[in-house]
Amino acid sequence: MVSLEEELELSMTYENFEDVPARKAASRRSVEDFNVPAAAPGMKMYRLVVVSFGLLCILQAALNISLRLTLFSQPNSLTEERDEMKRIYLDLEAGCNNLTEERDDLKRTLENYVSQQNSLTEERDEMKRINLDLEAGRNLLTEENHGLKRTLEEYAHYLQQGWVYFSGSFYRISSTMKPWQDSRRDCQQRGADLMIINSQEEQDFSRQYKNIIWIGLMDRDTEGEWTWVDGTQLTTSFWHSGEPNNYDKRNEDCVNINHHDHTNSWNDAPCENEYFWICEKKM
Ligand code: 2F8
Ligand code: CA
Repeated sequence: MVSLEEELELSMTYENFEDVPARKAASRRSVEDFNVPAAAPGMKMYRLVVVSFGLLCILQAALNISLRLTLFSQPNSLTEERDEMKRIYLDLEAGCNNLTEERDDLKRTLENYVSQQNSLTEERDEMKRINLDLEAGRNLLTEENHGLKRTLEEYAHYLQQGWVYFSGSFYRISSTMKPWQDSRRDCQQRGADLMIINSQEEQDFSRQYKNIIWIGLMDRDTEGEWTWVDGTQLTTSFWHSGEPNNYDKRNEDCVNINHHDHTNSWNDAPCENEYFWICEKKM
C-alpha cells in the first residue's frame, strides 16, 4: 500500500515532470470558465493533498472492509461447510452401515431360503422315489390280484365240474370206461391229462377209488422204458408184486391201479382194454 507521505512525494515529483506551463494555462482556463477567483499555488497544492488524502482514506477503508470480509468471513463459511460435510459424511456412514447390515440380513435370509429349498428338493425327490416304488408295488399287487382272481375262477370252475382238489392239483374220476388212449384224449379235452404219481401221498390218494383206473404211465414207445404222459421217466414206482409182467406174453404197455388194498397197487395191462380213468389238472 502506498502511504500518504509517499503519495505526496510522488505528486511533487509528478509536478516537477509535468508540463507546468500547460497545466497552469488549463488551471487558468478552469477558473476563468467558472468565474472563480484563482487560488494561490500553495492553496491548490493543499487542496490537492487533502483531497488525495481523503480519497486514500476512503480507499483504505474500503480495502480494509473487503479484506476483513474476505479473510474473516471465509473461514467461518469453510468451517460450516466442513462441519456440514462432516455431518453429511457421518449420515452417509451411518446409512452405509445400515445398508451393510441390511445386506447381511438379506444374505442370511437368502441363504436360509436356499437351504430350505435344497431340503425341500431332496424331500420331493425322496417322495418321488417312494411314489415310484409304491406305484411299482401297486402294479405288482394288481397283477397278483388279477392272477389270484383268475386262479379262483379256475378253481370254482373245476369244483363245479366235480373235480377234487389235492395237494396242488384237481382230479376227476370218469363215470365211463374207455381204452387208455381214449381216456387220455378225454382228459386232454378237459384241459388236463391222465394222472401222474410222484409221491407216496399222491399214491395213497389214488387208492381211494375202488374201480380199476388208468393212470398216465406206459411203455408203448420202448418196451420196458416206462414213461409218464408229460415225457418224464419213471423214478418212484408202486408196482404190485410181480408186476409189470406182460402177463401171459401179452403186450401190456399201459398201467392201471388194480390192487387198491395194497400200497403198491400198479399193474400193466393191454392198452386197448377199457377201464375207468383218472385225470389230473395241475394248478
Ligand atoms: O395175476 C396178475 C395178472 O392178473 C391179470 O391177468 C390174469 C391181469 N390182466 C389184466 O388185468 C387184463 C394181468 O395184467 C396181471 O399181471
Ligand atoms: Ca400185468
